[in-house]
Amino acid sequence: MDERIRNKYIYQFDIRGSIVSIAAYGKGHINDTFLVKTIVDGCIKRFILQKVNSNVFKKPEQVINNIEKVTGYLKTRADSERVVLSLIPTKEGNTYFKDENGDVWRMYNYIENSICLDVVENEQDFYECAFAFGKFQRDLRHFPAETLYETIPNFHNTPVRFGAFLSAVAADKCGRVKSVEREIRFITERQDFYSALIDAEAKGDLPLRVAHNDTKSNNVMLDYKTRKALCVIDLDTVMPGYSVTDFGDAIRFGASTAAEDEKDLDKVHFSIDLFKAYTKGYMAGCDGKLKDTEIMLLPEGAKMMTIECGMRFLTDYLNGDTYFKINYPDHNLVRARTQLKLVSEMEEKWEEMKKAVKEYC
Ligand code: ADP
Ligand code: GN1
Ligand code: MG
Repeated sequence: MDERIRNKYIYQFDIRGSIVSIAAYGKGHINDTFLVKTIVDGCIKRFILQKVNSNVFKKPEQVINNIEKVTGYLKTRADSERVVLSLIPTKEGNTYFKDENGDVWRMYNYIENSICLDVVENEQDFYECAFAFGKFQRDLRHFPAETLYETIPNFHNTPVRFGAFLSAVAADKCGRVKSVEREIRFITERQDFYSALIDAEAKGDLPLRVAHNDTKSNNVMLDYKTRKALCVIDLDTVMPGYSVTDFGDAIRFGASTAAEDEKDLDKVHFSIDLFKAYTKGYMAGCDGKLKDTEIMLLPEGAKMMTIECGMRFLTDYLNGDTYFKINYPDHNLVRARTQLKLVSEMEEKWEEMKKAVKEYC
């Protein structure tokens, strides 16, 4: 595989020097990521090569087009090349390369001397992630969101996700429904909640903005020495959306005391302290640019993204694991269970969450 990647894909891109190594990289559930090292004039240079998942992104050219627009815009506000992703052009001057199977490959500059966190280790690091996503929101606030393609229609439309979940339950393709009745009940009992954000948008309380839509802590690169936020990465799902779902997705992933796929649910807790740290960082990054009605909906965003992700994992489990990459047969079920556990703890701490965001209005 390495040989094939080397000859067929890497050399399509306009990079100098010779290739030292290529290795699978990162822990994403969707794309295939490779770290490419080259040597130029005695110096090692690194790049990130990725194959866009064409099962998930049906129009990968539109994904790249959104990324070009957003990174181009952010660059006009950036003071260093470590703070914005740059697409490396192909030798033909394109921003991606399409292989013989129709798969789209692209290459990014590597953000040097950086780390990202699969599990948040402390409040300060989480504050930094929040600041980065808040700043991303602030920097893009005048960008015309409607000019971006909706690359995955209804991506965070929870009622639509719930409909897909109910269809998976009804079809029971793999005969797994019987073993997850408790989880199904948990999700169906909360169905009145699922239109809360869409209703708020209709009322004018929630503006449509440029949303990142995948605000996991491992999508922010921090400087490895200072641990200050450098750069928001993983821009595939940048689309028109809500600030509160970006906030919420970060909380569901990062304000947990355990990994998204922790099997021992006794280790999985929603941390109100991490929630508060993220709120503070997000508000500082947004720098007063959110509406009060939006701020008041941040807890709804957190609960919505957590239950939505839980139902997405469970839907995929019921459908036979065709969407998210899995490492073992029950992986999606394990992931779904952590999300539902977090939702129930958010419900217990609901008033505290509401109180924590109120001070920013
Ligand atoms: P996925 O959609 O599969 O999550 P990402 O774009 O987030 O893919 O990349 C996977 C991982 O690769 C990231 O979590 C990060 O560790 C690393 N990575 C991606 N882009 C860069 C970059 N430009 N510089 C440094 N590391 C990167
Ligand atoms: C996927 O690619 P990755 O791992 O950053 C998914 C997100 C989910 C996340 C759950 C395009 O993100 O929506 O929240 O897994 N991305 C897509 O970990 O579906
Ligand atoms: Mg990622």
